[in-house]
Formats: sequence, C-alpha cells, structure tokens
Amino acid sequence: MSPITRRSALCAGLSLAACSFPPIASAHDATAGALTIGHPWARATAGAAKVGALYLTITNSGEEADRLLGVSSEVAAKCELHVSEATGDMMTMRMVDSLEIPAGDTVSFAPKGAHVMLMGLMAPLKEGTTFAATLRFEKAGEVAVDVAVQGIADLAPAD
Ligand SMILES: [Cu+2]
Repeated sequence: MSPITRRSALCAGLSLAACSFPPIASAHDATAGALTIGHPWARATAGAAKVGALYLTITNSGEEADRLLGVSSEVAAKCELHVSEATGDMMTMRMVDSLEIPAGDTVSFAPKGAHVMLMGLMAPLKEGTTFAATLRFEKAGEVAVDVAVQGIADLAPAD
C-alpha cells in the first residue's frame, strides 16, 4: 500500500464534481509491488454533467497476474470499471467487476476504451486541477494516485 503520487489528467466527464483537492505536484508514475501506474488523468467536465472518466495505464512487471478490483475517489459517489466495445458503428460500454492485469503486460485505460467511470460527481472537474483516487488490487493492495484534470476534448495524457 504505498501511496503514490503522480499526476495525470483525469478524464472526461461532464459533470459536476469539483476537484478541489490541493494539486499535488506531480511525481509521475506510481508503483506498488510489481505494478506501475502511469499517467492518471481525466477530462474536465462541463455544466451539470454528473459523470466523468478516469484514464491511466497499469504495467505489471511481475511474474503473476494481478487484478484491479475497484477504484474510489472523493470526487464521485462511486467509481465503476467500464470496458468499451464496438457494436457495428456504436460504441457501448459495459461495467465489469474487476480487470485482469496480466504478468508482463500493460493495460491501458483511454478514451474509447476501458475507463474508470466516475458516477455522481460532486462538482465539475476543472482543467488544471488534480484529485486523489485509490486503486485496489488483489495482490498489490491499495495504491493512491493523483489524477490530473485535462482539457475536455483531450485524448491522451498531457505529459
Ligand atoms: Cu463508462
């Protein structure tokens, strides 16, 4: 359970959550056991949107798979793990209970793909701010990250 600090941008959503956590100057990637968490970020949200999305990468340099079991953050009432699937021309998203992080692999959460859905934002996510989130893994335990809020149309982490 090492707290990790990192900045990245958080994602996207539209909503109202305020990310009024003190910005933490970023360190970059966070590590916990065999896992390295890269570039947590989210998009700024607009208006009264109540949902946002958090993106990041998780690299497992160990010999055993781990599983991301959940995410929590004070900016949202609840965080869900979503995967996106293309069905014809439509992109649909589906909630999953957990996500495997295979040994020797990197799992990316990015726009149009897997994401951590921030449900019930407390306030809009404002570009240039950061907020705290905690990832919970089966083996690596809890990992704290700082999520950087980027522009509302950004497709990738800024740094
Ligand atoms: Cu979603």
